[in-house]
Amino acid sequence: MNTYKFPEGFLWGGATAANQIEGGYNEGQKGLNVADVLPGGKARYDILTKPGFDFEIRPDQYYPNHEAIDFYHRYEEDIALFAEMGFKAFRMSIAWTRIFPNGDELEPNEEGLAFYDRVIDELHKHGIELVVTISHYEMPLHLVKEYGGWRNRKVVTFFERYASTILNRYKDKVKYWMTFNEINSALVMPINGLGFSIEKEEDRFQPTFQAYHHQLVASAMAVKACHEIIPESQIGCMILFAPVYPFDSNPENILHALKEEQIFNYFCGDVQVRGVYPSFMNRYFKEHNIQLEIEEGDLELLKEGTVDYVGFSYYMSRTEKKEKADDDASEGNIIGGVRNPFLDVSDWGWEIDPVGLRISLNKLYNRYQIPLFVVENGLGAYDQLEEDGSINDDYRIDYLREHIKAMGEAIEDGVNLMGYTSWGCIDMVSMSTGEFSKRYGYIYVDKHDDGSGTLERKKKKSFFWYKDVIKTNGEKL
Ligand code: BGP
Repeated sequence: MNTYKFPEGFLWGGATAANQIEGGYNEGQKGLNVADVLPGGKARYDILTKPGFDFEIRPDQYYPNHEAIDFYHRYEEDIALFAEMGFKAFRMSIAWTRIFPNGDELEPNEEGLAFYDRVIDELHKHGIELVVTISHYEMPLHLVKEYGGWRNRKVVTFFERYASTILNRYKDKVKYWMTFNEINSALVMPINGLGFSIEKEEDRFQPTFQAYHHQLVASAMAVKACHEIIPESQIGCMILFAPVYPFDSNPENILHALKEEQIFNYFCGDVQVRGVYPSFMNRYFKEHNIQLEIEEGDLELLKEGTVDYVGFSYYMSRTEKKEKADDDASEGNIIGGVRNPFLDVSDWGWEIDPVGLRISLNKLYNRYQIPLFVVENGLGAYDQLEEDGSINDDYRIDYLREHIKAMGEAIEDGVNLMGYTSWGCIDMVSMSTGEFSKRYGYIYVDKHDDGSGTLERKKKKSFFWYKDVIKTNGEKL
């Protein structure tokens, strides 16, 4: 028995994203979004990390998000399984293009709104709270192609209309919200978060930070609307957080790690929690020749639209040094860094570092002093379906146990932690590689990288383990 005490009412559960589970990509009047034009496999990883993507669908490519795991038609079955595990909370995004198919319409799509009414009612039937991600890498393709994504100030207005529409529609049903999934990831992956592809590396900075300004203003608008429409709600930001370790005690490497941590881990969170651009950005803007166009009232909006909690994803830590050789690189992970000799890695080369989660929780709480919420954490792994139909994912149980222990230690350290929705509570499409074989779930889905499979769901060993964790509020690990 461990010694940690998780708070009463701790939000144990699981996390997903509409584009990675729903499928029904063109059903119910839904419009195409960015995920719908990302092929699976290595092609996707290259698209997300290299310049020059044209957002076109190619007949010879396979698009895994089109059917995903068909949650769109199977949500009752899946929600019953989440309830069997005892979920208190279920994190899911609302697909922007189910509500506004092109993104720039004046009126919403009632079929899309009605779908999410059914999903939320099903969750409530089982006593599960929904934690809504308003935008999870699902930008309307029309806004990308016709307006240039978040580089265009008009998208702020379209987003505000979308956010206000769903806040009003679900104001009596949803009290936990967050604005943009991993808002800081666009620093390395602008396609997902900002809806444009970089043409030439040297042109990255000006468009990225002007787009960020628009998105941060939009986030503040959504926070203000949420507080006005649903006074008792809690709305958070959502950061991809990987603590940056200096490779050694060389002060140059420590300074390099500090600078990387500031821009990647803290820039977006500082604006959304404190309501102002942090002063370290003044030097960053100067050094990267960035001149922001800030409209009248924007800075006041940022100040008024600060969040109630900090949601974040944690998968790994990152190790940095100033002078890197190519073969130093930590492979498999989009945020970069060098291999850490003290850490094992997953099947996809992601460092496994539960202590890093405790470090992250302490860093974030010390910086912001508002409640934290771990809204993504999990192990993507190859799972083996045994002859008898069982899936003995002890490696996933070990990974999750150690990370839950780290959260318990952080609470003991004085961190105010409100919940844990582990990532990929059911197998789904991997965001960075478009693979089904990169499995995260407590529930196995019979779907494979070539699109084959029956979509049958099966409970893994971790399903029963996590059920006990929730039942004992983290006592039984
Ligand atoms: C985060 C995303 C999730 C999820 C997770 C795992 O970036 O917020 O959508 O996909 O990463 O990454 P992957 O699916 O690439 O293994």
